[in-house]
Amino acid sequence: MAGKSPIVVDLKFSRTSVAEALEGAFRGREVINMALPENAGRELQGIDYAVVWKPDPTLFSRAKDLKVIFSGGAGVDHILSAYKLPDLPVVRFVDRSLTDRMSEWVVLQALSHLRRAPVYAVQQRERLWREIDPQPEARDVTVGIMGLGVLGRDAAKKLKLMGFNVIGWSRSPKRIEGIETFDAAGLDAFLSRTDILVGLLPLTANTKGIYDASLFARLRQGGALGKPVFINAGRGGSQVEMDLVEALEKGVLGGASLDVFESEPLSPESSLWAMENAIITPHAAASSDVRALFAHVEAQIARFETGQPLEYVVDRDAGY
Ligand code: NDP
Ligand code: OXD
Repeated sequence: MAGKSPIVVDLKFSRTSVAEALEGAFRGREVINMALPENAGRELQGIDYAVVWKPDPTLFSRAKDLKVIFSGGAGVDHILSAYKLPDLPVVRFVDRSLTDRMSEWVVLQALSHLRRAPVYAVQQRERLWREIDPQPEARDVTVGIMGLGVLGRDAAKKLKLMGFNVIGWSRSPKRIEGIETFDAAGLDAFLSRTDILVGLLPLTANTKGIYDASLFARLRQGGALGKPVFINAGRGGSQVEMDLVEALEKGVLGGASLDVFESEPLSPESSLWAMENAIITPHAAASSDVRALFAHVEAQIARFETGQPLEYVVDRDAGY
C-alpha cells in the first residue's frame, strides 16, 4: 500500500475510545495519534489528512501539507473560531448514530418538561405523593426548533411522532412536510408560537448570544405548560447565561434543559446546578461514536482520492 499518506489524529476524546477505534481503522495508512507522548514533538510534514477535536494549537502550522481537515464532531466552531486555518476543505461529522443520539436527547428533554420530571424529582426527594394537575398532552404543546439542519430536522420528525406540534426556524427558507417553518425574517412570529424552544444552532458570529433576555421574553407565555421552556444542545456560546439564570429565577422561563454552556465544564459556582427547574447534562447529548467517525473519514478520503467531491464540507464564510 505504498504511497498512502499518513493521517494525523488529534481528538480530545477519551484516550481509550480513540485507541480502541484505531485498531483496524485506516488500514495501510500510518496513523499519528497525537494523544501518544512519543508523537508530541513529531515532524508533521507530508501528511494529507487530519481528524481533529480541539486540536493542539500548533497542529495546523506544523502539518503544512494537509489537504483535508476532518472535524471529530458535527460542530466546527472548535476549529474555525480557535485557529488560523489554512484555506482547506473542512469536513464535519454527519452520521446516523450521532443524529439518533441527539434526537433521543431532545425528545427525552421535551417529554421531561411535558411530564414535569423536574417537579417530580423534587417531590421524590421530599417523599411527597402529589399528582400535578392539569396534565397537558404533547399535542397541546408547540416545540419550536432553532436550526433545521441535519440534527434539527431529525429531532423535528421524532418530536412529531411523540405528538408535539413542531415548528422550525432557520437562516434560509425550508419546506418540511408536516412542520411549519420560518426563515430569518420570521423570528418574532416563530417565538410567539413556541412553548418549548429547542436550540440546535451552530455557533457562528450570527448566533453568538442569540438566546438572551429579549429572545426569552418573546416566547409564548400562558401556553399549555404555563411558561416556556428552553432546551439547548447546540452551543453554549449562543446562550447568555446571566440572562438565562434571571429568566428562570423570575419565571420568564418555566424550565430549561442544557447540554452546552458558555464555558465548559460548567463551573461548580454556577447557579444553574442548583436550580430545580433546570436539567443539566455535560455536553453529552450526542457524543461522536469514534468507530463511526473513522468509518466516515475513510469513506470521505476514498471519495477524495478517486476524484469525487467531498461531502459535508463546511461553508467557511457562513461558519458552519
Ligand atoms: P447543520 O449545519 O446541518 O444545521 C445548522 C442549522 O442552523 C441550519 O438549518 C442553518 O440554517 C441554521 N442556522 C445557522 N446559522 C443560522 C442563523 N444565523 N440564523 C438562523 N439559522 C441558522 O448542523 P447540525 O444540525 O448537524 O448541527 C447543529 C449543531 O449542533 C452543531 O453545529 C453543533 O454546534 C451542535 N451539536 C451539539 C452536540 C452535542 O452533543 N451537544 C452534538 C452535535 C452537534 P440553513 O438551513 O438555512 O443553513
Ligand atoms: C459535536 C459535539 O459538535 O459533540 O459533534 O458537540
